Amino acid sequence: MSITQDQGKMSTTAKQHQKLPEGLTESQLKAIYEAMLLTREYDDRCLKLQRQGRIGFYAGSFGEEACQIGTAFALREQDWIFPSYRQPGVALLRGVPLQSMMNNLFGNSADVVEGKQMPVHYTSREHHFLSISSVIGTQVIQAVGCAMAAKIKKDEAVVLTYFGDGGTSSNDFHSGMNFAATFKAPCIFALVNNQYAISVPVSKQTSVECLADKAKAYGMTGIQVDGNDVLAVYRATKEAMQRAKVGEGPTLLELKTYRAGPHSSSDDPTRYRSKEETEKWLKRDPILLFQKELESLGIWTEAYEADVKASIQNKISEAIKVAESLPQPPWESLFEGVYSNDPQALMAQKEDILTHESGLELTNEGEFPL
Ligand SMILES: Cc1ncc(C[n+]2csc(CCOP(=O)(O)OP(=O)(O)O)c2C)c(N)n1
Repeated sequence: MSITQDQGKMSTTAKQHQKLPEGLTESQLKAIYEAMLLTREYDDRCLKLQRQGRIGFYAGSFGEEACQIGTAFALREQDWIFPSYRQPGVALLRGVPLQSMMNNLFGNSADVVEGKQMPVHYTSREHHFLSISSVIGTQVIQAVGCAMAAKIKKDEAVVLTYFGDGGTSSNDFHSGMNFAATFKAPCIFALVNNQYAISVPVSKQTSVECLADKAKAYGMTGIQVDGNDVLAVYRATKEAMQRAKVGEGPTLLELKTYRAGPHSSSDDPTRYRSKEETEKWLKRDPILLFQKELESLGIWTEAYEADVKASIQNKISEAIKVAESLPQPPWESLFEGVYSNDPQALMAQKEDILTHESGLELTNEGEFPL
């Protein structure tokens, strides 16, 4: 992993002898801030790529940077992540290369799954970042299974899974929570309550006031945290990690936040919520809140932020340039890497294409001109 391993030293800019929050060093606090900025810039550029017609789809995490970085920063290399589609910052913090993520968005020949997944569906075995499933809630039971395996094998890994407020209405949420609590699986359920499931507000999702209360019914600890306060999220995750490590089992962490952008590039939130509501939440932008905290500690300056942003933008531009210049995967790869024994019907389709004069041409839009 890249950022969390950085122990850092006090710089001359931080007020001397000042006790820094959560026992973090100045360089760790900066790493958290920089990871949040990277997430924001990444989301911004990728949504623009979709608007320019250069990629087919994007789902951003605007406003949810503290939920991502606060949780992921508390994890260790051996821990496992079962994400939803809204955690690009977690993948980046784990050390998944920016280039690899961009290759997924373009579905090019260097993409680890050769364009077989939708954009935004990253995966990296090496970084213990599980393949993203679009199907709401499935990652919850998978995470519990992984946590149980770790417990049985005594390998001391903790498993963290992310899902949304909409995800709490899925059967898998119930099954996963019940099983994990009963068998004390070392698992953390990071429920990102961004208040919407596409256009459905949380008030129409459940009749409980506080989603963390659902934990009581399963006999596990449930905590509601300000999901826009990155250090509060970090602290709560550390505590949940501790419970998991000493055999006290799972924790439900409700990270209360707001999805500040559209659900995805296919969504227009102005059709179901007011500008005033969004503006109210933007005043509590998690990056701005943390920036003010760092400024009061003498760590943040305008020049520092400008430097970090310039470097991030250069890296993203470079990754886009490379991803866009790479060829598409060969069409034959459509038939490879999924089945260990190829089904007959699939092979018949491949034969059909081979006998077709021009083979199969893939377009940039991912449509098949057949
Ligand atoms: C089982 C299932 N039902 C419906 C959908 C369509 N769908 C995609 S995203 C989404 C909303 C999920 O909302 P939430 O769990 O709150 O997560 P968020 O998108 O807010 O991060 C829905 C209903 C799906 N992907 N899977």
